[in-house]
Amino acid sequence: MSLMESHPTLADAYPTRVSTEPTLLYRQDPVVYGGPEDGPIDAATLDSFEANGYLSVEQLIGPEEVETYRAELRRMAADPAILADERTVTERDSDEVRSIFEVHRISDVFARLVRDPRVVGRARQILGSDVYVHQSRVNYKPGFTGKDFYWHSDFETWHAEDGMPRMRAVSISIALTENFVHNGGLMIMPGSHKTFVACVGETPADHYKASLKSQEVGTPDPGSLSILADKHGIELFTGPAGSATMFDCNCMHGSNGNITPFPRSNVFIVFNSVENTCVEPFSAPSPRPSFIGARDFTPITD
Ligand code: 6CS
Ligand code: FE
Repeated sequence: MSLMESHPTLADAYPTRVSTEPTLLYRQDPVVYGGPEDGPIDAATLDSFEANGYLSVEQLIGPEEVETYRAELRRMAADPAILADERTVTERDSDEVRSIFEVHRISDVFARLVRDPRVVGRARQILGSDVYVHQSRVNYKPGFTGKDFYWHSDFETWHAEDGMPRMRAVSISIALTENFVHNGGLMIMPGSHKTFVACVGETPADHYKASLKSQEVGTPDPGSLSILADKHGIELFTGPAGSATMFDCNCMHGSNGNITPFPRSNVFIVFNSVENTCVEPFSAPSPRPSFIGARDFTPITD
């Protein structure tokens, strides 16, 4: 089926996984849609987010809240029903829990977090509209065996496989354990969000079953990564439990494995603008399950 047949009204602004050669395209969308008067982020920080594609909050949630979320991590990872659920993804070479998806629906604790004004207020401000949760997950990255997340742009996957039309989504990563320089913290190339790396390789059916363990299709080639790294450098995000990083959907990012005894457990929430709701995938045989790419676009209300 041609692209126009599957999207009679929507042209594909970011064609990816359709060519045998990687391509670097200019971003065609704004980065920041709201202003300093629209939420808790001040003007200087918004300007920095526009330029770099991310912002950090030293202490988004307090130590006692962190303990509540840590207890929830332990409870979920010990719940046989959750461990047996397809929302739970184990590491590629062990039964260690790598991620649990859609935590905002299976956990009352995380359901409250997505509607916390400190979280959703920042997302609405950056996206300049009402928002809904496109995806949520906890990444456990356990000590000794936690594996890496190779370089990628989230938007490239959400566009190709979830049908997200434009770059108007933002992730927030909240540290639930200390993120050190050595235990596999998030790395972002500052400014890379303004370049779309069109990847090669066709999306296989049910790609998510492999990609959530170790993504290959939809990851940039070494040449493109070298161009971006030479141009932008690489920022590593460290911080105490309770600290947070918000980053644009198209930042080039990844994280190393964790061979230290210290887990690097974070909760990730992805907010999409209600003006950017997902349609049919732009480059995949069928949409991913709703626990990975939401199909309920109900905006979060206070
Ligand atoms: O495929 C996805 O949607 C997920 N994979 C990664 C590595 N980051 C974004 C998202 O959690
Ligand atoms: Fe990612």
